[in-house]
Amino acid sequence: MQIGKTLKQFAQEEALNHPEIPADIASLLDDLAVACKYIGSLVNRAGLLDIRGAAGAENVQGEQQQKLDVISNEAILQGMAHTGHLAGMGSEEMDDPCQIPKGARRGDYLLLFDPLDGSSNIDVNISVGTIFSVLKAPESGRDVVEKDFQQAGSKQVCAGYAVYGSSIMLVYTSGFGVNGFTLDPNIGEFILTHPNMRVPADSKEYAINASNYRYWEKPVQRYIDELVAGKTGPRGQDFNMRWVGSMVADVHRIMNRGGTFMYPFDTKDAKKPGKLRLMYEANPMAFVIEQAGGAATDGRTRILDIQPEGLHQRVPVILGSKNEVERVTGYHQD
Ligand code: AHM
Ligand code: MG
Repeated sequence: MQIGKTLKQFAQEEALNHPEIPADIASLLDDLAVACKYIGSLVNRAGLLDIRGAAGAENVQGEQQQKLDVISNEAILQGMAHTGHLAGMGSEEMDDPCQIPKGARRGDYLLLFDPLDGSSNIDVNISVGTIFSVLKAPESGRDVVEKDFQQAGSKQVCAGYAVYGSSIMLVYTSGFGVNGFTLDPNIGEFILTHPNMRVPADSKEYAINASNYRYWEKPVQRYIDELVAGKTGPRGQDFNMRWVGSMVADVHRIMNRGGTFMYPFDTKDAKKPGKLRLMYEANPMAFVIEQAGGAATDGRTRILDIQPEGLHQRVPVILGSKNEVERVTGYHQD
């Protein structure tokens, strides 16, 4: 028996092999991994610790915050504030960017995160996760402002997610492929278990909340109609559907066996062009998926090319197996 390669060892080696990756990203990831281990341990014992249920407040998006949303947010803020890597942080659970506390060393990076994605699944013991995105701070040595974070996804230095499922995994990219690590609870380390993850270009599986059908645009209705028609339709083959309702879990499945994940444009709420947020959901997942050979668009534009206009901006999301994503995107152009 041999001990596997730890996340930190792998990330350090990756930076040596690819000088474009800043050397301090390995240490940043290692610090973030500690916060994810902590969140994972709480998710795992949530039923025992009285930390399920609503926290009694709403976040900036007008959504009910769960107790674990708030605790997970705090865990990342506290865990990352004193690492010396960050100039500021932004989160789904905070209206405004968070400053690095006075007295703590400021670093060169901005961290954006969804501390606990899939909140509606917390109380029912279904996989949830953390999504993160790392950007370079435009200037160091001063307080951050929202504009600093408004960089296109193509500028991400590193991004990934932790999935709190039957095992805890951390998956990330620094722009040179995607690698997955499984937490070995016996030694408390993330160990490389899924090297060089690739999303197959074709797939027969898709993920969408089909109850929104009547709110979608015609191209998405057409695509789904064709998948549902299966063998008897223009695609000439059957497709299978899966919807966990936690983006992290749905994307993780696609990272392992391909598929198309969609939260497309809908007319359900005139103020929202989609449900998912660009900066800490769509961008990091698009970076991971593209680095694994997949594609990610909002139906019309590559997600990573969208110029952000706000920290909590929402976008339609279509990502996963390249040929399928290109097909749906093509339908939008017809
Ligand atoms: P959250 O960040 O508040 O948990 O919301 C995002 C989640 C995604 O994880 C998931 O894909 C989607 O919302 C599920 O939406 P729905 O409840 O419409 O199925
Ligand atoms: Mg989320």
